[in-house]
Amino acid sequence: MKLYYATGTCSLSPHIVAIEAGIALELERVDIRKIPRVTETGADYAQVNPNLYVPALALYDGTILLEGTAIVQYLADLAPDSGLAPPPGSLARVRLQSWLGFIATELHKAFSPWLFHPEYGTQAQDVARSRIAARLDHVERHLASGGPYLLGGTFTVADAYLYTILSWSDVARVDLESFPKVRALLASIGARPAVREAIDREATRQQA
Ligand SMILES: N[C@@H](CCC(=O)N[C@@H](CS)C(=O)NCC(=O)O)C(=O)O
Repeated sequence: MKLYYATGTCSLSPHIVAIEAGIALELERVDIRKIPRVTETGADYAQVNPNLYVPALALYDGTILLEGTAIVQYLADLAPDSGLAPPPGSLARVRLQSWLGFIATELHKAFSPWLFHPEYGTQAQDVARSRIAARLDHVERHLASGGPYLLGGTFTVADAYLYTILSWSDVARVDLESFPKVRALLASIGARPAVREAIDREATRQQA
């Protein structure tokens, strides 16, 4: 399987999940700063994802899977004993999907593109930061009542996604000071060997 990724982006989430699940991934970097969008092997990324964004996962038979929230569940289901996702059809799985949807729509898409493009202006950025703060307050209260992970006692793909998005907080100037449970969760996820491995691997490939 091949993951199309860009360093420092949301594609870190499926990368972490694959390592946690013990799934060997081939990596292909996409330069998301340029149009036309080409990959490190010179391939036209529009042929992989017409929407041009990462991540995309190419299966061995050539099937392409799009959307990070679907990709992480696909990877987790390949390793059901990993605990990365509760069984399909269970209520716990719906709770996981609820968190994935929340992270994608309420956090990920509030950070990006708004906080990475100064040209959108301070008003748009202030709105985005205040929405993120309100959503993090929800996460903080949830963790206080049933953490340490989003689904309770077990690390899941939702935690990998949350970590990935909130790792942008410094550069996006999102203040996490008021959210100690969130910060503790990020610190514990950041110390996981799979997370270190994914980040190091992307950094090493970036320099190569
Ligand atoms: N809905 C997509 C969004 C992915 C996304 O926003 N990817 C960003 C990086 S975090 C990207 O590739 N941006 C470049 C672009 O949109 O052209 C998903 O969740 O997989």
